[in-house]
Amino acid sequence: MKITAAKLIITSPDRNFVTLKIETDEGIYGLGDATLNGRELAVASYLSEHVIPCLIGRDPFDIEDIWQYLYRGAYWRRGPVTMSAIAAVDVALWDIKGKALNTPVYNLLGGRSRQGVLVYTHANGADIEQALDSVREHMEEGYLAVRAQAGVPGVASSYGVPKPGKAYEPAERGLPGESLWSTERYLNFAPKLFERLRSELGPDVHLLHDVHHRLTPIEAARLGKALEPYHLFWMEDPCPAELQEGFELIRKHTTTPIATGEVFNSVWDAHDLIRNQLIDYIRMTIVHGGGITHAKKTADFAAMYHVRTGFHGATDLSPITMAAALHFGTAIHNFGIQEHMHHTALTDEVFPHHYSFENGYMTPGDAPGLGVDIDEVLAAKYPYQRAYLPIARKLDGTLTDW
Ligand code: GCO
Ligand code: MG
Repeated sequence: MKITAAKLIITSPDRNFVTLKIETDEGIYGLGDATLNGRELAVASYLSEHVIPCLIGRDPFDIEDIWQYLYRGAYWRRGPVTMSAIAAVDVALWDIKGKALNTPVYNLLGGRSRQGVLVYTHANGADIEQALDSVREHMEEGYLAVRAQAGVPGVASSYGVPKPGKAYEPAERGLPGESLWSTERYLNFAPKLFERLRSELGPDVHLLHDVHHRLTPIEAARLGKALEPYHLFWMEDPCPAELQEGFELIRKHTTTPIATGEVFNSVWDAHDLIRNQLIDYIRMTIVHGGGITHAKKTADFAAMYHVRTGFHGATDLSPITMAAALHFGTAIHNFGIQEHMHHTALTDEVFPHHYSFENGYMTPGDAPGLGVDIDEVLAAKYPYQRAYLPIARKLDGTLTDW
């Protein structure tokens, strides 16, 4: 089998997605997600200008060799743009292989390790009451795990709180929005949110929380300690992770489990965090972390240190990544949990898929390959519209981590 062509499908049904379609001389094609929220066209250009010409004529079954060719052959290694481009090719090749062998991708990764993939979804509210209602709503939908975020009193705009009546979507069309942040007010508030959630909802529902890189390690240690009575499933992205050893400060003070890595793009970003057991879940996902091939190597490395997967699964990762993550989560042993934010109905129409949700778990379906497609005619109706993630400033105007 030979790769005969590859193209990008850039579409914006409610939000921007970049999809790579690789075609072969046997009429089988594969799809890969290349979406990098706020920098989509950088990845599209990396693929169209520098990668696609090198793919033509190659055997799509040679997934490992093509991965190494694109990683080592680029000379300039790693980074979110490069690794998202490599991921798009890699996932499309796994899709082709599954279709050619007439088997779902999870069978190529070792087969089923579980009957269903535990997922968590997002609950949020402008205040504690609204957040509590939102968690209850998702529990009634059948979710066993819910991430809870709430507006921080006295802070105009907090992370994870949607506009009234809208689903939470961080990217905004036009230039980057500016939001405000107060660590002091947040640290005084967050424990109250979870005290209320636990007292109202009981001990069984898994509660998660995303700090979104906003604290220093010692501040995160304080938060982790304060949250211990409410036994969270995890405290996510407590602080920026360029300084991996900074997490030692958090680990010393609290048993609240830690998840990080949605902004990582290779195992090297998490190497010290994993081998020193400074985290409990690695969130680097397939679309930004070099694809299924690199995610598997990262998960296998993590398994040696009791670290499980908890992949990023926000709406800015396309249904192609959702499908790939569910195949991956079905097969690997050290699976932890999978994030699942519902895409819009229009997005689901552009990307018809076989994955499904039931009673807190998801399954990828048994279609050959990934079990996801793209309706190119419909996709063409929604042209790309530049959009950005917001930036954040402290109350005194200092630019801070969003
Ligand atoms: C999450 C993430 C998102 C990100 C978004 C960035 O945990 O789902 O933190 O909320 O902000 O995916 O593109
Ligand atoms: Mg997050």
